[in-house]
Amino acid sequence: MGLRTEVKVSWCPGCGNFGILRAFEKAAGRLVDEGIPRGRIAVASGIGCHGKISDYLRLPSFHVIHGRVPPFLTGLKLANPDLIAVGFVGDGDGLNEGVEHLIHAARRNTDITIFLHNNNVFGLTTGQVTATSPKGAKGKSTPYGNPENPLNPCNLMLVSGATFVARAFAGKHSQLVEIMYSAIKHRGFSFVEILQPCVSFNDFWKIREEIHDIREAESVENALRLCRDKTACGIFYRKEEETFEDAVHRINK
Ligand SMILES: Cc1ncc(C[n+]2csc(CCOP(=O)(O)OP(=O)(O)O)c2C)c(N)n1
Ligand code: SF4
Ligand SMILES: [Mg+2]
Repeated sequence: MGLRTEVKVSWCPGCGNFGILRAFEKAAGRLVDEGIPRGRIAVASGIGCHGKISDYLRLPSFHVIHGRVPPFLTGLKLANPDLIAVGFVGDGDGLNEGVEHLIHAARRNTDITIFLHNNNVFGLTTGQVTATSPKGAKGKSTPYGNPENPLNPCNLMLVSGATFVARAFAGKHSQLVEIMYSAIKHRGFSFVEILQPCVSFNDFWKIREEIHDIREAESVENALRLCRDKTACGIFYRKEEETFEDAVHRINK
């Protein structure tokens, strides 16, 4: 049986979310082929167009309140350490409504994986700027241009202590599958920023030509330098460290 439910996909034709769904099906399918029961792969998604992904996956899935995917998965993982906990968050969901939760999950090294669908826009609410929208961007909430500076999600996660940080492009299928698979396999907090064009409110498919690969850095300092280039894709940094769940169970033994 495939990993898709019968629920009709309601994203706009051409949306970058299709590439993310397809790549995740492949990455998770690989885990199932390795003998991991699909009941052990739990997914949660936030509020926004990206959030619909949990309706499309035949896995234990949860559609949680805005910005709360990281604490939800933290609880799930603490209660049942055998689960593989995967979260899908939006740039608005993860970096506006829920930015504090993402930072705390990263600094704790909670053993969860977060995929950030970064379309630089609040898509579901039809095109307002988010914390990743470029300065000057015009949208529903900023008809004269965005006065704010954007966050760099990979930079934020690296300085917060994430032990796996990567960036990928929704239209570069094989690399996205490999990065998703590696992120899920990593023990500790994994974060992948996925550049995801929104054809209706922020169509940036043309950056495909500028996307280029980087080599993994050996220090956070070098990874920070690499991720400053917003079209650089690949795994910036990874490191094995004690996870939050292991520390909690060790201390409370
Ligand atoms: C607490 C709260 N604030 C605001 C909203 C309205 N809201 C629903 S979806 C959404 C946009 C989500 O944007 P993003 O996370 O970037 O997801 P996308 O739709 O782009 O995938 C907003 C602001 C809400 N539902 N709850
Ligand atoms: S509004 Fe944008 S993000 Fe939402 S489904 Fe349509 S193209 Fe995708
Ligand atoms: Mg968005």
